[in-house]
Amino acid sequence: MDYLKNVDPQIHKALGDELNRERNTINLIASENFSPPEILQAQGSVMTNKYAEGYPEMRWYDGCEYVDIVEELAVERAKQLFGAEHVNVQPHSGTQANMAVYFAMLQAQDTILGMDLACGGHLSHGHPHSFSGKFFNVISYGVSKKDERIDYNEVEALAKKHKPKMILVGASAYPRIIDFVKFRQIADKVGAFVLADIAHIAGLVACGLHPTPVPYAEFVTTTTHKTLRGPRAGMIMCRREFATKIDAEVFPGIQGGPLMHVIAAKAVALQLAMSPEFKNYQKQVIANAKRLASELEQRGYRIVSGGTDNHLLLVDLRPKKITGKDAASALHAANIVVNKNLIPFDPQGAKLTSGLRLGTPAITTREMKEEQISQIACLIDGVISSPRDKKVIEATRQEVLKLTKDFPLYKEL
Ligand code: DSN
Repeated sequence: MDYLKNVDPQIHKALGDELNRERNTINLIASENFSPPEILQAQGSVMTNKYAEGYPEMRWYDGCEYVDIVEELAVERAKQLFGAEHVNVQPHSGTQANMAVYFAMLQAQDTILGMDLACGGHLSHGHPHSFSGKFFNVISYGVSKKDERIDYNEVEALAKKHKPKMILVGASAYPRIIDFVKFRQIADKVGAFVLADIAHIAGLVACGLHPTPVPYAEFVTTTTHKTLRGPRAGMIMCRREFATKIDAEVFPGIQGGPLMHVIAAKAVALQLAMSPEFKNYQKQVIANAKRLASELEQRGYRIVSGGTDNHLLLVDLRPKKITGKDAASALHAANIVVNKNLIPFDPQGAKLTSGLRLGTPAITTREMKEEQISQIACLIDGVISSPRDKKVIEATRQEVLKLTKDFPLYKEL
C-alpha cells in the first residue's frame, strides 16, 4: 500500500487502522466475516474501471471480453453451488436483490407477507422505513410466544386471510432451521410466489448444513459476504421462467453498470465455497455457535428459543439486568464486537434492546474452536457482570489481545 500511503496518507492510515481493529478484536457480529486475501485482490482490481451495462455478450459497451469471462464464471459457479436454474450476480447488495425481485413481480400496493424485523426479519422484508414497506401492503408474521420459533400456523392463517402475492422467508436474527417446504405449501394454498432470502445462511445452505430453498422458492436472494465469506454484495437465483424478467429488472430496472471487480470477487468466493475445507469451516461455525449458546446459558443467560441450529444466537440479557446497548458498549471497550438486538416481544425499544445477537462466522474464519469459544464466553460474562469496572474491562482487553495474537488474521497483508 506504499503508493496509496504517499498519495493519500489519511485514507491509508484509516485502512491500516481498520486492519489493526479487525486483527485485535473478537468479532461476533453474525452478519460479518473476513474475506480471504484472494477475494480482496479480485475486488481491489482493475475491473473497477470497466463499464459493462448489460449481460455477457449483450453489453452496451465495447471492451467487455474479460469482464464477460468473469461474470459467466460467477453465474456458472453459483448455479452449480446452489443447484439454481438461473442466477443474476449483478445486485450490489442483498436489499437491491430483494428490490429487483419485488419490482419484477409485483405492482405497487400488492400485498407481501414477511417476517417482522422485531422477531428476526429484515428491513427489506417490509419494514415501514424501507422502500419495501412504502411501496407494498405489508403483512408481518412473527415467532410464537411459546417457543420463539416461526409459527407456521400463524403464517398460514395470515396468508389465507390476506392473500399475499409474495411470501418472504428469511431472517437476520433467527437461530433455528427454517422449513422452506412448509412455506411452499402455504404459498400454494393461496397462489403466492415464495421469495427466500438466505443472506445469513447462504454458506450453510451451500454446504448442505441447512435445508435449501432452491427447489421450493421461485426466487432466492442472498448476500455474498456473510457465511458465504465473499465480497460485500448480493445475488439472485430464480427459476428459468423468470430469468428474463429478473435480469431486466436488475439492469436497467434498478441498477446501472455492474461492479465488475466485485463480481470477480464473487466468482472467487463461489469457487472457494465448493471446497471440502469450506464445508468443514461451516460445520465448525455451527459447532462454535452451539458451544457459545450452552456456555452462556450455563452462566445464567437466557438463549432465545433455547439454543441455535445455525451460525448465530440471540441472548436475552434480562436475567443480568442490563440492556443490549450497555452490554454491547462495555464489550466494545474490551475489544469484543457484538450488536445489540431486539429479542422477540422485547419490552425495550430498538435503541436499547434486551438482547445481543452473537455469531461465529468471523471467529471461526480465524480458526477458533470450542476451546476458545468457552474462553470467549467467560470473557463476555466477566464484562457483562461488571460493565463499569475499568479494571475488568482492561484485563479482558488484554486477554482478547492474547487470544487474537494466537489466532492471527491476514498474515499475508
Ligand atoms: N444488516 C445485516 C445484518 O446485520 O444482519 C442484514 O442485512
